[in-house]
Amino acid sequence: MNILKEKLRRREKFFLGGAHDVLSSKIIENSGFDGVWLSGLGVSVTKKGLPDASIITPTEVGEICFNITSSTDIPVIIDMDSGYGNSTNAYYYAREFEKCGAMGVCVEDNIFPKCNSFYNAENKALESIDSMVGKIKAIRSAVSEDFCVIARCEGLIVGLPKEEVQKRCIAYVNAGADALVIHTSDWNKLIDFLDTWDGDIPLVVIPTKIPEVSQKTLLKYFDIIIYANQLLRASIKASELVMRKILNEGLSLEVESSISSMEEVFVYNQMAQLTELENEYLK
Ligand code: SPV
Ligand code: MG
Repeated sequence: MNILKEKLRRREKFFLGGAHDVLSSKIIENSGFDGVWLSGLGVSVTKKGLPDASIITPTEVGEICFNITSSTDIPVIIDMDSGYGNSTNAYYYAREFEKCGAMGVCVEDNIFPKCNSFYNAENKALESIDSMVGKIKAIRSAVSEDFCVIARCEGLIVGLPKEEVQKRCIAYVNAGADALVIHTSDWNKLIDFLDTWDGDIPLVVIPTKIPEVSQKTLLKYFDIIIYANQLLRASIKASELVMRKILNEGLSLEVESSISSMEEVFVYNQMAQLTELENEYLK
């Protein structure tokens, strides 16, 4: 059973945390999140150190998803960018992602190759409505009924009028999306859009650029909140501080209390299980 789809059906609120590998997914799981957002940005920067611009391949993403779903119990939604091509590409990759254990995908109306929403976003052209509708329908037909298909509209980000954004969102819902992300970097624009939105579909928010809006407020309007890159950004900042301090201090004692112990690392890679297996089978 797909527990995220069940939550969507019951209109239960839930939280996804952005991850890019098994370790970050386990941290998301241990922190109490309902699921993992396998972030395109996160995978791009951690695996390649390259732009979030359709440079990572779906094969890499699928492999990471397989590793996460093999070592955690937490459901994974894959950020499949703009579908890695046209609607037939999206069809094949969504099918592959389901086989890798994902419980859903999110597809956005950026043109392939996409670029991260928060980089030179103004006046960027989007996929035509027909073309995005084709992608959603293709994905829907490629996966089981239980699989979550989330459509993401970038209209507010690129500065489209709200009537145009509304038209797009209605078309995406009619094409079979289970939930809708209306991505934004501006809370006022989002509220203005929501004032005239009367669709009956779970709404998703990715509050990367609106950290000032509380969860309590977000939950009045949205069913799902995705904290897509806070873990990534925390890791960058904390790692930079620690590694610089080690060189500056001339020893690592100073940082010991602010980093995980080796025992904590051994929990994350299940060393105890190895000992159990050795005791049982290594004769
Ligand atoms: C990602 O995590 O890749 C996202 C979310 O798409 S954001 O970068 O905040 O747009
Ligand atoms: Mg992304």
